[in-house]
Amino acid sequence: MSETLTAKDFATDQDVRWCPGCGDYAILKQVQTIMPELNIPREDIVFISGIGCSSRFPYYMNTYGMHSIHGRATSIATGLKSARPELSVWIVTGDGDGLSIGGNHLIHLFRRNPDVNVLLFNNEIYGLTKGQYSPTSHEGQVTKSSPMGAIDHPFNPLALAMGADATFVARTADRDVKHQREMLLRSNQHKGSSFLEIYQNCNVFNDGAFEMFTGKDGKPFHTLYVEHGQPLIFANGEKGIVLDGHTPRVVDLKDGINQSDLWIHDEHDPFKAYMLTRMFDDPTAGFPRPFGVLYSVDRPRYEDLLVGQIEHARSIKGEGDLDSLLAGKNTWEVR
Ligand SMILES: Cc1ncc(C[n+]2csc(CCOP(=O)(O)OP(=O)(O)O)c2C)c(N)n1
Ligand code: SF4
Repeated sequence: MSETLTAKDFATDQDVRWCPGCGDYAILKQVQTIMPELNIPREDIVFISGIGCSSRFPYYMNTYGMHSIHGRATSIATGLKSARPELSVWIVTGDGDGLSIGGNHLIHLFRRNPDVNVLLFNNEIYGLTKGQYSPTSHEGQVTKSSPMGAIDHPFNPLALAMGADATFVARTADRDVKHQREMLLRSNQHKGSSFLEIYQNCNVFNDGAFEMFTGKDGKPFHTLYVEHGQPLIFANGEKGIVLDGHTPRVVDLKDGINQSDLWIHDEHDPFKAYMLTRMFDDPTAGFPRPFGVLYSVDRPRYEDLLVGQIEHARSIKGEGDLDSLLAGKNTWEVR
């Protein structure tokens, strides 16, 4: 008989070492809450992280896990998924871990498309090393390592993922419990690499970075929830977005524009998804920032193609013989 699990069964006896008030707690809680709903035995679930505050995550999940090498969780997860395709593999990374040292590995994960779930905790700062600017810190951001303001142009993580041909691209926020839960479930359902950027407040080194999108005053005007088949509406239903040719424009719904004139979200359309990711660069330019599944499409999974090739080779050549392969004809002597 299979046991019925609850969120508590996914918690461990480890002391959680994040600062009081850190956004990581809210994410941990949601991940533990959705786990029983996946109906996957705990021994078939693996959380793999790199290095950073966010990367302490596997210690707190009562599943298999690995606190691995800085920026390399993606590579380790690809290897694991290739050897054990039946496992549910989750990658937890930060904006430093995933986009600085691990940036190269992340884009190659996306183009290969193994069936893993990437949760990128974006706090726009290096938390663990005490407040240096990261690849998502905004221009002019004053940090321990940019006392006169950062001069690096930041990555737009979702545009980067689209550029690397990711098959599932979504955004949510730590404080948005209901939405986060929904996005975690959607990430799990996706058959391929899912990329979920989670805005996470580092209340010690970058407090309030996402207040505009999560606080009650700014949220209605700066946050746009996209839903497949639904019009793009925000500002408590007062504003919407139309496509003027290829140019998005914010409109007032009072001005005789009705919902059928608005841009209808199609999460399978890569061109429109890319446009949505670009509603990012200047939050003061009047565009709200989109949250939800911006893009989702099917493409063959890396592990299926790999296993398919191995089976094909076996069907033609039979079981391999490693010794004879190593001692094969293609050897030479170095004099
Ligand atoms: C090879 C190597 N280089 C640098 C470091 C130092 N280091 C540890 S964590 C980190 C960045 C963490 O930032 P982020 O991924 O945003 O995670 P956060 O702590 O904010 O959750 C860095 C640079 C390291 N541990 N190993
Ligand atoms: S330094 Fe920031 S990200 Fe790290 S635990 Fe503390 S609040 Fe969280």
